[in-house]
Amino acid sequence: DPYAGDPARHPVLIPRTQKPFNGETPGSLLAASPVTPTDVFFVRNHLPVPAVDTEHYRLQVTGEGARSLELSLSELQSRFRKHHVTATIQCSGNRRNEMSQVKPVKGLEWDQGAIGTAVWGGVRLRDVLKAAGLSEDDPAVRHIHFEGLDKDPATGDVYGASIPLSRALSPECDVLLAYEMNGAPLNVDHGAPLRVVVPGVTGARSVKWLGRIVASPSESSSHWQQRDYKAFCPSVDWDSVDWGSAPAIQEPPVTSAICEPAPGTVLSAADGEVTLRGYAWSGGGRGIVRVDVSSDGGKTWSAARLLPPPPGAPAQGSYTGAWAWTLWEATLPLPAAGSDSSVTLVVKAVDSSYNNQPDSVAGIWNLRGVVNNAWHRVTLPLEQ
Ligand code: MTE
Ligand code: MO
Repeated sequence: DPYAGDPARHPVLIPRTQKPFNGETPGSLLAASPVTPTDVFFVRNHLPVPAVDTEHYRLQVTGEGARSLELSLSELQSRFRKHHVTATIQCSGNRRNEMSQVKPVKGLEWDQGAIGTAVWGGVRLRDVLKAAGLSEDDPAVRHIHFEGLDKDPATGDVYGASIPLSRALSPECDVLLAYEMNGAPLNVDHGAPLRVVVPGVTGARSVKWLGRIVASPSESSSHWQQRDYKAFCPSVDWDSVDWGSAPAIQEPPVTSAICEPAPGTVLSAADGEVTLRGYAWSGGGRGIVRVDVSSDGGKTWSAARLLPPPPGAPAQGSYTGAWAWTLWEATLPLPAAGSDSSVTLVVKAVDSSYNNQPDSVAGIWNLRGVVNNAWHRVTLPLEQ
């Protein structure tokens, strides 16, 4: 069993698959703290967790225009300055279960919990690339590839992804080679001893168990860069899909979700009101300027109260560098007693580019069920 060496997981994670392990964080725990505790942070693994011995671990840096480097973890830590970045990581498939209600999709049936925020500690990718002699003005280098140490037991392929060189070298983009998560060494499921954290970019590019960095004129040829994590027109199906026709997802669109009350909660008309809690987040470092909530299915709206940003994150609504989510809360009226038997709560957020979320899932449905950022609705029974 190639999964026999996988670590134990916190029982509160909601498993979507066991081999490979994929588990999401319950909504109540997402809404409970601006920084998600490490042991309940969602896990998204495509392959068996690799056995990596930190003592003998070496990061390789190579490729076009690079002087090849081989760095142990302690060399990385002593040769480069340590940085901290507070960043949210979200899987492109977050909230996929709403897409499959429209029409079946292929993928894990994530609810809204394939997202989390952590304080990542490590060295800047930029500093390591500079040490390998890479520069912005080498026309032969356009992309930086990341290769994981996790292998497909059937094909031997490793997990891989890439980001554009401009992002990799930008001091503003804060791309990190992280060896710490929330002040402790990375744990096994989150990529020990070293992972990439690409703030403001979809989770798939934040490669865990990082083995090799390769500078290249082209994007990674990995399955996950080329034939997954792309979205198409709702009419495109598995027979007609042309993977080459769409770019790989990098910066995701603005999104938000209601974490509380949880699905299944029975509301009581006698309470007269309901308190909602949740998150909002956008890609590319665009902050959240507003979160709108409704307790009548979206007929009328109120602005939610935005909670203070997590430690290390810029003020709400920042135009750049807002890598972390915004938690919010709101108390809304319930319909007058005797009128309705259910209530539909809705949230939608606005980011600092004034991007809004689409109101329905159907218009953004895609065969792989990615980047669902439609208004998030939770319909709950109302007891009279
Ligand atoms: N890196 C490796 N080596 N293998 C993987 O399967 N999954 C990616 C990314 N990095 C993956 C990986 C995906 S799709 C996501 S969403 C994030 O890791 C999830 O990070 P987490 O498991 O720390 O939450
Ligand atoms: Mo993902």
